[in-house]
Amino acid sequence: MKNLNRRDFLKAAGLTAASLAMPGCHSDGWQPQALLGDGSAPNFIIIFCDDLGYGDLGCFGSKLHRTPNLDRMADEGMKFTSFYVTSSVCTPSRASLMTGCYPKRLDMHQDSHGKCVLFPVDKKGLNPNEITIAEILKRRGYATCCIGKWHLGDQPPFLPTRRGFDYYFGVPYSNDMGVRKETSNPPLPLVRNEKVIEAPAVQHTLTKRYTEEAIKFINKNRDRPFFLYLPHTMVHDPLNPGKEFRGKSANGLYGDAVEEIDFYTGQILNTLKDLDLDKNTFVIFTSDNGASDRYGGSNAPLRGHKGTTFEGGMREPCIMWWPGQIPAGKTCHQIAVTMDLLPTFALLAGTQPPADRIIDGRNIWPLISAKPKAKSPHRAFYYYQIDQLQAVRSGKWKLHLPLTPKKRHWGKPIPHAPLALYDLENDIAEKNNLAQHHPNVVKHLLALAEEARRDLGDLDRKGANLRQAGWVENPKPLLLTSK
Ligand SMILES: [Ca+2]
Repeated sequence: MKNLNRRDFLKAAGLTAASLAMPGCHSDGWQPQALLGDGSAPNFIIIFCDDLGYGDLGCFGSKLHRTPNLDRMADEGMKFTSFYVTSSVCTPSRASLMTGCYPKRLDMHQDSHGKCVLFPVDKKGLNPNEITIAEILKRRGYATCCIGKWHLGDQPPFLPTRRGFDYYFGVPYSNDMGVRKETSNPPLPLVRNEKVIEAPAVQHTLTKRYTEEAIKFINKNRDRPFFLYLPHTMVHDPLNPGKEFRGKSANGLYGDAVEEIDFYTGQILNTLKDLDLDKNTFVIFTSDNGASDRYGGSNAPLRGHKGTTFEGGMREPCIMWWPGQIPAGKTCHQIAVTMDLLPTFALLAGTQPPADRIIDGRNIWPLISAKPKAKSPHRAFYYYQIDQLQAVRSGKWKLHLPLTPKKRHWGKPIPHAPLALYDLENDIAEKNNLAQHHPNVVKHLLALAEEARRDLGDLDRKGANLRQAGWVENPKPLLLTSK
């Protein structure tokens, strides 16, 4: 598929400036002009792992896992070493990816009971008034699909099919949220569009079936622009690698599952090459939060793990790949965040992010395209744990705020956590507290933290610019029915 045909497609679809005008988007004299300036409409693919750690891929230093496909993807594309998610657990992290906003802004930092993620049959979900990446691209003429774990609400108004995706196939929340003694959860559902087709989902076949669905979607839409969001169920516990991969790695079921994802990512990239779509497709591979400390994953050399605001919880392995557009074999150390994908995709697709609300993400195409001297657009990055601001990063400096107590996602709070300043450029493992040596840096970061408190809030303090999550009164379980 060549650019010319894609331009023709957009023209044929009648996607002029007037027809693209959407509520909430810039309209003051703006004309749709793709960021690349050639009128092309690139495809977008986000491969989003669940709980994969910073040190779990060969190209990010793993000596345990064999990831030749992802290593090649990094050789042909760009690695990001300071790529962040906005939470160290699933739901809030995903809310940010889809909307370009901090989860606290969207009221997606906790469930209806104050727990850190949504559980089955919750009343809460991503507000239908929020604008997702998929909605922005769909209005631009893209075919859109979500394959895998959603986790932004399991009630009908919150499902991917209502949030800009033409098609959905997957398990709508975590794979450990099926039937359990202490809960009334329904059997883990596998859903096609809005219908449960299998329960409990046969988990060891999921990575393979997700990939088959993804490749089918790519083939079907090879002649028009598409957006594929592929949030894998693996490598979240319970680990369920496919039979062909079980027992093959040097790191138990966890390593097997990582190597399986590597293999199937290779299949997707090969499909793009075979269809001559590689030069037209922007692929991102990353994870929704750091590895847990319990199942064999590694965040090395970072400190901390899933569920913490140390780097190991919120800094992810990230590879961006787009032959011909993203320079091969480069590494970017600037701060970039999943929230940046929405505005960046919007601009690449010739449109704009919503203008009637605060969007925290920024265009990072200058970083991705390795523009000389390009700097992170983020003056500050904020680390929230549920509703508590715990740390702030600006440039190379990260300040952990003094907290009494320091909240945890699960387990008892830590009674007291002291103020600590780390130089992440020279101390990536957050070991040497330099607060006493750099009082002015501490002062600057404390002022940035105060900006976040005013804007987004902190515990009982209400932020000035918050929006509401979606809500349904009578939530029902997703069940397999006989029809
Ligand atoms: Ca996760």
